[in-house]
Amino acid sequence: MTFEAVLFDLDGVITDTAEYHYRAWKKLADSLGITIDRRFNEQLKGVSREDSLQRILTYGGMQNAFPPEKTAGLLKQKNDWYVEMIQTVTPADVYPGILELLHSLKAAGKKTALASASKNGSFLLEKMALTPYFDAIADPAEVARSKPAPDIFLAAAQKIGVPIGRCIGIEDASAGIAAIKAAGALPVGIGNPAYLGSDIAVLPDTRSLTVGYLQSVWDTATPVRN
Ligand code: B16
Ligand code: MG
Repeated sequence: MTFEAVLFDLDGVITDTAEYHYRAWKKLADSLGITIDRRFNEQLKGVSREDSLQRILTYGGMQNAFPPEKTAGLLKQKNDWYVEMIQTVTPADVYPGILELLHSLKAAGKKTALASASKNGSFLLEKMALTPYFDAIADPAEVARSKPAPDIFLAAAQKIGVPIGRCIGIEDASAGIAAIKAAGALPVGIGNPAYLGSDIAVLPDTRSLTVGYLQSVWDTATPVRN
């Protein structure tokens, strides 16, 4: 048996919005007198808005500095900046190879679902004209725990009616890879093995992310699944 579905992360896998998340968080952290850099940002990737803010505040020694109303205001500010940045996203911003992959997956009869932690995920798919390529979008507002917990990947697989053990998950974040592993799907990383782990298949970018590549990862990495 081969894989039946692919569960996609969005930010950092389908397009470069991970960069916008970083810029918005950096601006917010700067406003609080906390300096974050790209290295620190690796641990924010894939992590929910609320958890990301807590990590930044803890990093700056401000974990108990604000009442809930102020924290809510900070979350809103970050999202407002982020939403402003993504207004200009177009289909031209889809990473190389992704559209071709989505076409080939459809042609091969595989299902696809979005498993993004982002509450802006549906909006971004619309902006990139990719909504028709997805059989389902898992809603991060409906899952109990965010990445690295498996919930969003389990919800995505359930929505398309495919057993999680027959799914491949694609992620750019270490929290996301942990979530895919915890769910019981087969992970494929996009980025640097130094962050994502040398025990899984990792591609430096999406250019060579093809159905053939996914099939070869499936065949070699998981003989017990076949
Ligand atoms: P939002 P992904 C994640 O998306 C991002 O990687 C992470 O940086 C962000 O904090 C999270 O979504 C929540 O996004 O604030 O837009 O709801 O990588 O899981 O597609
Ligand atoms: Mg991501």
